[in-house]
Amino acid sequence: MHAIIVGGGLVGSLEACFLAKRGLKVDLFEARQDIRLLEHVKGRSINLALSVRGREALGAVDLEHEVVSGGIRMNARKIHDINGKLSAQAYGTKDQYILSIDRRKLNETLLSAAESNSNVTLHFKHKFIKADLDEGKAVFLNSDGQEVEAHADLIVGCDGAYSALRRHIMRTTRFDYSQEYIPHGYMELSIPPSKDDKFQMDHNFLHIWPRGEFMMIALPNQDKSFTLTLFMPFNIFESIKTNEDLLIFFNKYFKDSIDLIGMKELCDCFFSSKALPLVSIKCWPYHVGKNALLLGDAAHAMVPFYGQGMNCGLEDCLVLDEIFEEFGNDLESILNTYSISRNPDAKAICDLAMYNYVEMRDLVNSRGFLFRKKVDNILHMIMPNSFIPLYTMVSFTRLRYHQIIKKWKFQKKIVDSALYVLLLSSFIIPTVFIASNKLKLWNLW
Ligand code: FAD
Ligand code: EGO
Repeated sequence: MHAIIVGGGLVGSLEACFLAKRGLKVDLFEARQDIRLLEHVKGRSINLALSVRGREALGAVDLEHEVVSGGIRMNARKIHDINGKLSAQAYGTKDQYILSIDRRKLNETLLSAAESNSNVTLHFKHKFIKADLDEGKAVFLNSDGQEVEAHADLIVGCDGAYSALRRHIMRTTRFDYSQEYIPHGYMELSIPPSKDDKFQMDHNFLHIWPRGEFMMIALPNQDKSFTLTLFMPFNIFESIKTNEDLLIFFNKYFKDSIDLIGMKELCDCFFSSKALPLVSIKCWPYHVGKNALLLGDAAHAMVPFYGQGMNCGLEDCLVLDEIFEEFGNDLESILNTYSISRNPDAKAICDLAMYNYVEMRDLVNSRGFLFRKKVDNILHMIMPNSFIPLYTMVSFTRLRYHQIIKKWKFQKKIVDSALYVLLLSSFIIPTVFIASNKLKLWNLW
C-alpha cells in the first residue's frame, strides 16, 4: 500500500513514522522548506506543553525518551497576581507534570525519524492544491511553480487548521463543517536569560498571569529563556498604539513582567509583531471512502486554553494505528471506524478547550483561579478515586475525552448534592434546635 501525507508539521511527520512502521510506502509533501536547513535564530523558540497523550503516541514509535529528555518539566503552575505575588500549586504527584517542548526541535526530530525509514520520502516546497480522491490522485505546486502529480491508495491530510485538503473535501463530498473565531488573539513575547545566563524565574513551572479578559502564560526553554504568550481581545490589542500606551497597560496588569522582558524589548517585540487569531474547528466525517483522511488540526482545531491541540493530534495517530492493528489492510473499515470512534473525542476536547477559555476569562483575579484549584485538590483528597480534577483527567490520563466530560458531569452532580445536603442540614439542625427550645418540646416527653 502507498500513502501520501499532506503536511509535514507535528502530526504529519508522526503519521509518516506510524505508516512506515506498518510497511506502507509513504510520500510526505510539505509546503514550506525543510526547517532542518533553516538557521536557528536565538530567542525565537516557540514552545508547547506536552502531556501524557502526546507522550504515549511518541512512545509508540520509540521517540518518547528523545523528546522528553529535550524538554523541561513543569510540575506545578505558578500564579502571578496583580501585585507580583507568586503562588504555586502542584499538578499532582511528583510524576504528574507537563513538559515544555520546543516546537521546532520536536518537528525536526519527527521529520528525521520519518526520513530514517527507507520507505518514506519527504518532499519539501510542495504545496497541495487539488486532488481527485476517487483516483487517489493529489496535485502539488513545487517551488518552480510546476504542478506535480502523485498517486496513492490513501491520502492523509495533516495540513493544519486551514487545511487545503479539507477545503477540497468540503466541496466534493457530503461533509459537515463549522468554525468559530473567538474575540481573543495571541502574541508571543520573550523573557531572555539573565546576564549571568540563568533563568529569570523558577523554571519547573507553568507561569500564569490570570487577569480575566487578559491572560498571559510563560513556558521555559532550554536556553534559559521563557516564551510568553499574551491572550487578549483584538480590540484591546488595537487600542494599544504607542510605547506609552503599552507601558501603562503592562504597568497596570503585568507589572512584574516588565523588568523580566526588558522595557525596550517589550516595546520592540510588541510593535513588530501582530496579534494572531484563534479558531475552533469541528467537522465530520474525517474520511472519504477508502481514499482520504484528515488528522490533527485539519480535523479539529481548538482554542489553546488546555494545551491539548498537539497532544490530541498526536493521539489521533496512535488511535488510527490501533485500528490498523485491528483491521489489517481493509482501508474502508479502518477509515470508517476511525471517524466514528474519534469524532466524539475530538468534539469533546474542542468543547473542553472552549469551556476553559470561558472559565478563565470569567475568573477576574488570581484569587479566583487559586481558589478553584484548591477546591479541586481538597475534593480529590477526600475522595481520591471518585473525584479527579478535570485538568488531571485531560492531561495525565488517556481516558477518552468524551468519557471525561461524562465523568466530570457526574462528579459535579455528586459534589453539588453534597453541598446541598450540607447547606440544608446546617440550616435545619439549628432551626429545629431553636424551635424545640422555644416550644419546650421536651415537656411532651
Ligand atoms: P500544523 O502544526 O499546523 O502543521 C501543518 C503543516 O502543514 C505545516 O507544516 C504547514 O506548512 C503544512 N501545510 C499547510 N498547508 C499545506 C498545503 N497546502 N500543502 C502542503 N503542506 C501544507 N498544543 C498542545 O498540545 N500544547 C500546547 O501547549 C499548545 N499551545 C498552543 C498555543 C498556541 C498559541 C496555538 C495557536 C496552538 C497551540 N497548540 C498547543 C496547538 C498545536 O499548535 C496544534 O494543535 C498542532 O500544531 C497541530 O499540528 P498539525 O500537524 O495538525 O498542524
Ligand atoms: C479554574 C482555574 C478553571 C494555556 C483554572 C480552569 C490550562 C488551564 C492557556 C494555560 C493549565 C498547558 C494554558 C491550567 C482553569 C497550557 C492550562 C489550566 C493558560 C492559558 C495551558 C492549570 C499551555 C484552567 N496547560 N494549560 O490548571 O494550571 O487551568 F493559562 Cl491562558
